[in-house]
Amino acid sequence: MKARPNTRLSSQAMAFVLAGGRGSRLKELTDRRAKPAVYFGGKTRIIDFALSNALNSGIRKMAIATQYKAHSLIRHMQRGWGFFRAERNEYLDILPASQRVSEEKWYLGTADAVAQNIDIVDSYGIKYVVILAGDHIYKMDYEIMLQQHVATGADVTIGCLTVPRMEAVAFGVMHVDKDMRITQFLEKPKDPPSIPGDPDHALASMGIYIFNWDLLRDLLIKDMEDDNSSHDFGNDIIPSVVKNGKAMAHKFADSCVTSGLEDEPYWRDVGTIDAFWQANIDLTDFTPKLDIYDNSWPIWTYSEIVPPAKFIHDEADRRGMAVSSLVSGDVIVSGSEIRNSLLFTGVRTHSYSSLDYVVALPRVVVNRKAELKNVVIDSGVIIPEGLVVGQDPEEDAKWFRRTESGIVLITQEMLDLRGQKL
Ligand code: ADQ
Ligand code: ADP
Repeated sequence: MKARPNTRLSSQAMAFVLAGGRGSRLKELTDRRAKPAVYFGGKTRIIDFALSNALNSGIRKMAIATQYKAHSLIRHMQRGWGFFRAERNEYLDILPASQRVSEEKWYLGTADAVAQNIDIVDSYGIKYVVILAGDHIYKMDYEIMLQQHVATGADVTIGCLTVPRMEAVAFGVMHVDKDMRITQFLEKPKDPPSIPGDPDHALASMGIYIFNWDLLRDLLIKDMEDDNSSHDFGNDIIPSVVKNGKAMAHKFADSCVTSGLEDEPYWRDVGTIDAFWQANIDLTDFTPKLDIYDNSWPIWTYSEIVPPAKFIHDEADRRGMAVSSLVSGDVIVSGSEIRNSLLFTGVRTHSYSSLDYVVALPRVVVNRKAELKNVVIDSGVIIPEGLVVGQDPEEDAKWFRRTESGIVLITQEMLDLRGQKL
């Protein structure tokens, strides 16, 4: 009998998701959880985007390396992503930095996070490894990138996008020839080189890498023995392949998934409070830049079984309403007005309160007469009666974290401290 041809490369690939970094620019939002576990978009967490991309691309073997404050991330994975079945040859492994190799070592860098789990990757019996970061918001079909990787015979294929040149200081920046072969790679250069003929832009690495596992395995073993290495993909592994092998760039625009609604490829590193607030609020736009309602590319997540959202006029007949907003389940909007905001699961707002451009994470309670504008509220926070935020910058900055552009982050700890001092 002839073997059934399988032209989908994703069935021979695994996704290795790096989810260990703190994401310190998100400040207090990542005090208790790693950046990939931060909520985004009304129901989901940031990591759901990379994992859903992998799942929707046909990848059924995934490993997630965690390190910093991984509890809520691991709990989320267990609750929401537990449907992989070994008997169908599907695997999802959570790999905490558990000192598997040496007693003293955490994951030293991103490459080390893979290197310390070589035996687990071996056990999957796959040919290609798709390395992903668990902290970006985008929709991408990795099968298309795998096809390019195999067609060009590359040692590594790196996902890339065009960014304003000065923003490229935070990225790996590359030069490519006319065939998209990478001729130079600089990790986070102070003065990023621009794209030839386009002085205002640079070609940036998305931190997405496809390797043949045999080759990456060899590179990682060599890298582990190198005392001068920082054991990082961007600093060590990628520059060395660019120098000694064939590194190809893959344009995000070629594999970005759109529903037809988005007018340009959408990718965000929601790594600062401003960027996090903006990307959430963007979802409330009349025509959003990212379509999360496209059921041909669903964003999978853990979804609690909860009652529907409810909007009620209070006893004095004040309207409970939300417009240009995203409202999740188990929300009760009672006698309050919500505009251009996201209310995550379990949020409660009470009479006379108003929310404008607010991102309220799960289980936030907004008590009576609170008026909030341009705010991110951490999960479980209880906003006291009459709190006004977004009108007096000095007062906001006194108690809460206020960014230069005027976005305010409120956590329970900040409110408790304010309560003690007032
Ligand atoms: P950065 O995002 O700055 O640059 P890094 O901090 O290494 O790189 O994080 C990459 C991913 O790995 C993140 O998802 C993070 O959570 C995770 N991570 C970090 N340290 C880890 C560890 N010790 N164990 C497990 N996971 C860890 C990288 C590349 C750049 C590229 C940008 C794109 O180095 O070249 O341009 O990503 O965002
Ligand atoms: P998430 O909002 O991401 O689901 P939780 O806030 O429920 O996460 O909890 C994340 C982690 O922080 C858990 O380990 C939890 O026990 C812990 N935790 C929750 N609230 C606090 C707090 N106020 N101070 C310190 N740790 C907390």
